[in-house]
Amino acid sequence: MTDTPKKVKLTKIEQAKIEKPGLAIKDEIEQFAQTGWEAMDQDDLIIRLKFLGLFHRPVTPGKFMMRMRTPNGVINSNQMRTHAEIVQRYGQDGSADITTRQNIQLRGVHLEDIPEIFRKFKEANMTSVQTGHDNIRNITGSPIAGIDSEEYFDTRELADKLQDMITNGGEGSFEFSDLPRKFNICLEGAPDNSSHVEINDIGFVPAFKDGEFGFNVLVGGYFSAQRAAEGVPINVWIPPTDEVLDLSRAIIAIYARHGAEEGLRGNRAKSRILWLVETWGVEKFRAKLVEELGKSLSEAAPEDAFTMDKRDHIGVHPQKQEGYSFVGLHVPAGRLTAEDMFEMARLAETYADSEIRLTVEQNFIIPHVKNENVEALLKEDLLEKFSANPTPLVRSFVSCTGNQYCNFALIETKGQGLALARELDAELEIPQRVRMHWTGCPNSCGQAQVGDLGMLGAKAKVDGKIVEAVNLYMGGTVGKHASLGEVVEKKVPCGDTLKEKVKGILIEQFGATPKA
Ligand code: SRM
Ligand code: SF4
Repeated sequence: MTDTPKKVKLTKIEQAKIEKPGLAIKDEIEQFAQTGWEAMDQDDLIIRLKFLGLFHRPVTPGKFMMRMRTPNGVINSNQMRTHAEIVQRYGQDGSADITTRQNIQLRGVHLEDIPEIFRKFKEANMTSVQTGHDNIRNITGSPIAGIDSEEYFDTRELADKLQDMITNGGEGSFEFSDLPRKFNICLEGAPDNSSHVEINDIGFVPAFKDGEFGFNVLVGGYFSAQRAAEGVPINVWIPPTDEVLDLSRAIIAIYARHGAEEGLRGNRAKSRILWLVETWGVEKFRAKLVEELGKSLSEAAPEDAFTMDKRDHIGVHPQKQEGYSFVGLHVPAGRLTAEDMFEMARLAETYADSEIRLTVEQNFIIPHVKNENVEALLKEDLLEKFSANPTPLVRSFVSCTGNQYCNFALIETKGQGLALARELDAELEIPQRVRMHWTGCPNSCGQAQVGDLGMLGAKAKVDGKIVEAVNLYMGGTVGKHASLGEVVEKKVPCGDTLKEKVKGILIEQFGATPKA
C-alpha cells in the first residue's frame, strides 16, 4: 500500500517541537532552576516543560503544577508521603488533586526546587515525564484490579509495562513523545467499565473469544472543544499479553508517522487520532496496522464482556482475597492538602499493606484491610473529611480544576459545584445515584458528557452583566451501556437559577423528594 505524502503547513507548535523536542529540555532544568521562570524562552516555558510534567500556571505566576504518572491508579504510602513533603513546603499554596485519569497533580511548586523534586521522584520510583502537551497520559484501568472478585483480568502489570515502554522506564522517550496531539490509553479488565474505556484514544475492552479472555480494541475516543466522540471499534481482538504493547506501539507509530501527511500536524483542532481513522476509514486503518506489525490480526470478538453497572467503590467492600476488604474513601472534588496525604499514607500503613488506589472519580481506596481492622479504620479522624459514606450527590461529584488554577476556565468549578451538591443533598432525599460532573470549559477534563448531569462552563448575560453559567448536559451513561450525554440547555446562570433547575430535574427525573 503506498500513499502520496501531502504537503501540510505545520502549526507553530509543531515547528517549535522540530526546533527542539520537548524532552530535550531535561538537560536544561538545573539551569532554569537557577535563572528562574521569567528568563525562560516562551516555548520552553509553555510547551516543552509540559513534556516533563511541569505546567506553569499563569493564574498564579511563578507557580507550577506537576502532573504525575500512576499507572492503573496504584500508588504506595512512601510515594504519597513524598508528594506530601513536596507540597508541604509551599504552605497555603501547596496542595494536590486526584485527577479524572486516576492520577495525582501537585500544586504551588517553584522552578528552583525542580531538580531536587526530580531526585525525590527517582528515589520513590515515580515520574512526571510526558504527562502534558502532545504525550500519552496516565494509563487507566480498574482501580480494584487484583482485588476484585468480579474481574476477568488484572491489568496492573500490563499498565506498568505500557508506561515503561512509553516513557523509557520513566526517563523519557523521544520515540513516544513525537505525537500530533495528546493521547489516552485505558486497559479495562473488569465487567463494569469503571474506567470509561470508550473515551480513550486506545480503549482495551474486555471480550472473550472462543472462551479465552482478551481485549476488543477501540480507537479514537476523545473530548475536546470541537467534539466529543466514543472510540471506534477497529475489528481487532488481542490476548492480554505483550501483544497489547506491540499493538499500542504500532498504533502510536502510525499516528506519529502519518500525522503530517494527513494534515493532523497542520490543525490542532483536528489532530487527535480519530481524525486519522475517519480520514482513512476503519478498513484502511486496520490494514496499516497489520502492515506495521508485519502479521495478521485476529478479528474482534462478537461481544464485549461488560455485564455490570459501574460500581463507585466508596465504602467497605469484600475483597477477592478471603478475610480482606477494600475501603473506598470520598475526597471532595479530589483536593488534597499535605496533611491529608501524610494521613492517607499513615492509614495505608497502619491498617493495610501500604498500598493506595486512585479512581477516575477523584477518590481513593485503601486495599488489603484485614476485616478485623475495618472498624478501627472507619473511626479515624481523616474519615470525617474523607467519608466512607458520603451524601448522595456529593458521593458522585467529579470536577475539573476550574478557574482557581486553569486559565482556560470560564467558571469556578470545584467550590461552587461541591456547594451545590451539598445544598441539594441537605434539601432533598435522593434515592438513587446521580453522577454530577463539572468542567470549566469545553475541553471537558471533568467529562461533562459521561455524567447523569454534566455542567460545562460557559458565560451568560443577566441584566446586561456577564455572569458564570453552564451548558447543562444530561443522559451520560456508564458501565455496560456506556454512552455520551448531550447538551439539553445552554448558558444556565450559576447560582440560584442553576440550583432551582437541578432541583427540579432531581425531583422530576431522579425520584428526589424534598426533605421534611
Ligand atoms: Fe485536561 C488541558 C486538567 C483530564 C481534555 N487539562 C488541560 C490543562 C492542562 C490546560 C492547562 O494548561 O491549564 C488543564 C490543567 C489544569 C490544572 O491546573 O489542573 C487540564 N485534564 C485536567 C485534569 C487535571 C482535570 C481534573 O481536575 O481531573 C485531568 C488530568 C488527567 C491526568 O491525570 O492526566 C484532565 N483532560 C482530561 C480529560 C479526561 C480524561 O482523560 O478522561 C480530557 C478529555 C478526554 C480527552 O482528552 O480526550 C481532557 N485537557 C483536555 C483538553 C482537550 C483536548 C483536545 O483534544 O482538544 C485540553 C486542551 C488541550 O489539550 O489543548 C486539556
Ligand atoms: Fe481547565 Fe477547561 Fe480542563 Fe477545566 S476543562 S481543567 S477549565 S482546560
